[in-house]
Amino acid sequence: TPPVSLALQARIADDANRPFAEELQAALAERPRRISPKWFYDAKGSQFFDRICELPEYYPTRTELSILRSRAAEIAHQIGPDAEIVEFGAGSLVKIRLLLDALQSPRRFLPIDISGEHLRGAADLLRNDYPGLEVTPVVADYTRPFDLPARLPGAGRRVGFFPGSTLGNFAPDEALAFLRQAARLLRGGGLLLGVDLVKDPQLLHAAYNDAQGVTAAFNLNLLARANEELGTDFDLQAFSHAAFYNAPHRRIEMHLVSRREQVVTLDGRHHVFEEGETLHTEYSHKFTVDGLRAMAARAGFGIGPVWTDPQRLFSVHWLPA
Ligand code: AVJ
Repeated sequence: TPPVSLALQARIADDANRPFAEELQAALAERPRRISPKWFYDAKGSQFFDRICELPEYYPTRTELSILRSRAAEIAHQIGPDAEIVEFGAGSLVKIRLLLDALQSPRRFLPIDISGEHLRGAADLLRNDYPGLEVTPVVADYTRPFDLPARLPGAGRRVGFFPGSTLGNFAPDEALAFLRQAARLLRGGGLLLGVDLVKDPQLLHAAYNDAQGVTAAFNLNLLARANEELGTDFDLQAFSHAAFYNAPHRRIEMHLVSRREQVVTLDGRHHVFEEGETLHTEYSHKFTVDGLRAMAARAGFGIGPVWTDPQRLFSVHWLPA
């Protein structure tokens, strides 16, 4: 193997990379192999995701935007004046603008995202467009326990915003745990939650197997990122993207499939992939309105109004905390 460059050694030693290295090491050692989709979102991965949102086959983003746009006044009425909005997995901060335009004197916006560079860039753009708004980006992994800055004096209710059906990325027990933590954090306020609905499997399949191959590139970027940041030697040509609908579990599953037998090394440990062996990278659960409400109730939320598009592709829920 070629000598590892000093720059790369420095990056491998970089403390910021340890959680990724540790989780990947654990993922490669377990069977079946599974890693959290949160590792998709380095700066490049966040850009790939933004391109996915524009794809003709990927209906969730534009459908949720249309719901938020047409129901903004009703949603703002539920949230109330002077609110502090906390967004989980804030990404490029496009959807929040529809809410901000409709809300009465929002007091502060706290976007949380694991992708620090991407978040700070998006927060700067938002500040430019909303000069009166206090924007406090929080770089954190919201799948783990974390703290928020104290409420501002005179602020109204604290309200969570969790759009994009990102809730569907969790396993069911993790989703429940996340909602429990959110209910505690937002007590007295509420959560505005967007989730994708169960539908024709062919539509789902197309959304995660787009003709341009952007979703495949997004999936494979996880391995490219590992090679760059952790010095692994994944042969990107020897893995393919696989996404399919698992009907009994009501979820899309994304995997990276090894096209041949190969050995991958991370921090001196060797991992054999047999031909056809996979690394599972993402769940994307689909919900029914009633199923989602039952889970929210178990997590300690009340039940508020739900808004959907005419085709019932997607749903946005107001859940009082
Ligand atoms: C925004 C994370 C929910 O699962 O649909 C898009 C991510 N993965 N295409 C989703 C994603 C593949 C997306 N989430």
